Amino acid sequence: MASPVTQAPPLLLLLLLFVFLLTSSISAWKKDEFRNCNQTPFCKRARFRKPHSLPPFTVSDVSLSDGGLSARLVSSEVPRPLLLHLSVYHGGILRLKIDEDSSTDPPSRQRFQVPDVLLSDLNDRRLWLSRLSSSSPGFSSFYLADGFEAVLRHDPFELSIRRTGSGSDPTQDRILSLNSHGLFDFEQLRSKNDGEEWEERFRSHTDSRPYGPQSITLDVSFYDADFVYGIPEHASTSLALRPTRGPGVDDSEPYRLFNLDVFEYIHESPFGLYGSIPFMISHGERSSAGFFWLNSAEMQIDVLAPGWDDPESPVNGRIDTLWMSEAGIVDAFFFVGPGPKDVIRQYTSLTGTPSMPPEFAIAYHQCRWNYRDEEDVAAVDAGFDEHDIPYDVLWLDIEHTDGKRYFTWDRTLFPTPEEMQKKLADKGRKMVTIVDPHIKRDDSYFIHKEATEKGYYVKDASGKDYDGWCWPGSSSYLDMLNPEIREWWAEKFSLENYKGSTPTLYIWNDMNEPSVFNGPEVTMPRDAVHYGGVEHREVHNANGYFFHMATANGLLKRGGGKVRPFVLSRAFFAGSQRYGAVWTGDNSADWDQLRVSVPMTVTLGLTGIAFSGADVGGFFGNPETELLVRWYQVGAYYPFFRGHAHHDTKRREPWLFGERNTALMREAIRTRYSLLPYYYTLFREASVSGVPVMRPLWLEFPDDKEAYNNADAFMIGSSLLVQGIYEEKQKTVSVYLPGKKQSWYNLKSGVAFAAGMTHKLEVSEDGIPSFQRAGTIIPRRDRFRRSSSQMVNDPYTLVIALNSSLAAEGDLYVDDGKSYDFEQGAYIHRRFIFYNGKLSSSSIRPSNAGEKKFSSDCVIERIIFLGLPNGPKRALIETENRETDIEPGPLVLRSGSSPRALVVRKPNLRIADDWTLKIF
Ligand code: NBV
Repeated sequence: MASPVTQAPPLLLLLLLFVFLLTSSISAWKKDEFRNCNQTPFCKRARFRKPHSLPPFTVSDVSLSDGGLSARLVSSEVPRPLLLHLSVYHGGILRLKIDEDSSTDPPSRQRFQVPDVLLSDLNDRRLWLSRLSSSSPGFSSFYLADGFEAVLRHDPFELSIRRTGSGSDPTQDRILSLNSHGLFDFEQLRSKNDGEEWEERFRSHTDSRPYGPQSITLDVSFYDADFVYGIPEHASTSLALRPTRGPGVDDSEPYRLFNLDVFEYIHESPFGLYGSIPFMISHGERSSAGFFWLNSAEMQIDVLAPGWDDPESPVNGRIDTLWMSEAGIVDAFFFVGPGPKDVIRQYTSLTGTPSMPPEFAIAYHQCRWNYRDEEDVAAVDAGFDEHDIPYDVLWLDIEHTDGKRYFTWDRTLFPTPEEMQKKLADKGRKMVTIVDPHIKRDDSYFIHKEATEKGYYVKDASGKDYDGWCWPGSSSYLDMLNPEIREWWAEKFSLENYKGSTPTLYIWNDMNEPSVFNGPEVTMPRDAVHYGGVEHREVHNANGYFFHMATANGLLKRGGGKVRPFVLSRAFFAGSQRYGAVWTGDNSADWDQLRVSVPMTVTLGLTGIAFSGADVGGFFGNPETELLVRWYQVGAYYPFFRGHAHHDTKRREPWLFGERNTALMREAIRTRYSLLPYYYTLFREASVSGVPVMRPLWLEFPDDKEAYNNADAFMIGSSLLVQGIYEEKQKTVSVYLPGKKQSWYNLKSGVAFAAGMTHKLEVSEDGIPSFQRAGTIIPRRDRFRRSSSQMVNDPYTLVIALNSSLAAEGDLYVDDGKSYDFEQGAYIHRRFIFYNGKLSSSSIRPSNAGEKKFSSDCVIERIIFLGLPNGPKRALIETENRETDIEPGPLVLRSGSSPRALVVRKPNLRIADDWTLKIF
């Protein structure tokens, strides 16, 4: 029988809802539409359980099997023993799996394990466990990585990681532990007891819960930790995760991980937004560590304040956390660090590093819901040229389609889409169109027709194609958990299948949480059924991930596997970094939302998603001009930089606010374009190591406590520090410059500021404070073109910021910006080192880089020295025995800039060559 949730709602009601959604543009967050912990039975059951109040689990039958440690977990609470398996991966990673024993009689249903998130070569990176170390009785311990061992206590069950060589007490010198508070609980699948009610109701919705309670709870403790970070996506102006329970915390919710379409979210809330990554990093002066639970069901996570378990004796330096998930299994990973970048490297060695984006995608994007028609597109495009503002991509939202049937065009408004794209492409520009996951249930729509025939839709609890309400009206949802359906979907992006598309068209996936207007909490019912009988509740948080994956593969296929795709997704999960960029959804045009965009984007970077940003200007509402300008100034540094607005807002292309403001926004966008070589080099670094482009200060200054919870400033790479301005008419700003004994150079003025202190600076309208760290070299391109692709042959500028030893170094990475030839070695990667009055350029290329070469005739046209004492007047290019002048010069190649630095003019050194230049 169909559950009430899946029955078609009365048409009138749906129409009303639809009209309401269309018109309620400026609607505040509707708290009541979403469940809190108390309304979520598994959360309520687990959250207030007292430590050690459950019958304890004990470990038995320990053996070495399958290269790891296997054992049984027994408790008087659970009917059958659970299976536990521990394994170790290269680089300091411990994996813990706990599942039911499905070989029992009768076999229990297989609980869901999230497929296709962990890298496929992971197994090759296992360290084969061949012996347990001799340890205290009742404990099994084994080598994990140099300096670290894993310790399994048998009775009661507890797992910990500790530093080795710290004495015989196995509880000494720990960095991480699980179940130290005895809160581990595993609701096993079972038959319904007489009279027991498994259904759950929320508002008008009923979840049939055919398999009953199946939640899992566990406590994880981080030692030597001052703060914990991560577990996006939440809006919080604090970068560190604030405690959600314990002394000093009033009535608060746990952090919720449940992908939802939240209209106009508020800027301070533990409530779950569009994406979920169950990965947390701890950091303290001594070390960093990490914990990742691969599970895509709803999760709720408490960060417990010291003294939560015993107010009389709060423990400082240890942070306890409680993780509660509605379903799935325990598939948990512990990362030993010890540095914060090590933790990120360990995490991305499992879930993948961010893919290398095509170069245009890291430039500026112009979006609006909606650019009306081809004329509008042409006018906006021309506006950028008229006002000398570079941009790379013009976006089309849902209104470009024929009745929200994706892959189609409203041919009245967009009669010649190929030509339109070609006109943009002639200037090196691209277009992005939106492709949402809800498929209009219209028999004449080819996608719907085929999907229905092939049985490709997610089913409702009664086994029929699930029918929900979204932009097109009655809609169904493709089951992207099924690899066959993902393949089929990918084909839809071929130039042949997607009529009106051209090779310069890229894709935007919105609403993929999935958003269902008439579903519980605006999403799909948890008892809907996916491929293999998997319940939606089990896979919910990875729904958008699979959709993003299928779309990115579509673009990859379209280009014959040779062209890098670009796909922006709103929903995300662990591993989404492999498929493209994400943005922070429907924010609003207010100052607090500008502020919160920074910790949100930084947090995404910490959890693998290096390519992200917020809607510049704020999606809902009309920003005052000052806010819009400030947003461009901050947004120019987001890894993903896009202006976007709701259709009810006033037009806000950057030239609509008077000449002065146009100039300010132009300047912000140009700053980004000039830094593109630096950004691209950082994206390369991210794609190799996982270390994000936009970083919290503590990632670069892990010993500097002042930096640990600074959410207002951020680093771009290791060389640039940016301080946002988040208040109207702000006159001064306090900027903390981290580090010791070094200085920072203001990017505009070249003036040096001391590190390790807070500076109170005057705020001007023409930019936000940004600084280059002493000892670094930043590559730039200072000539402005219409788009990034028109800059490919342009010369470079090197900005050398000297440290107290008059030395500096930096990198430049260059490739063709679009293909995968770099994987066969077709790239240039240079290391510039300035030391002892000599600047050298040498190649950094591992021996296994590949045979292909990338050639470039680009040269360095200026070298700017910051912090160089007046004296050197000449530069000798030793490798060519050629001299050139050094003169005081401006920091930027723009009129009106005052000479503040020493500049080597026209050294014309090729970026592809090795050379040395000596100043004297
Ligand atoms: O497709 C319309 C919008 C889009 O502009 C926005 O960026 C998404 O986050 N979309 C949400 C659906 C409607 C939101 C009110």
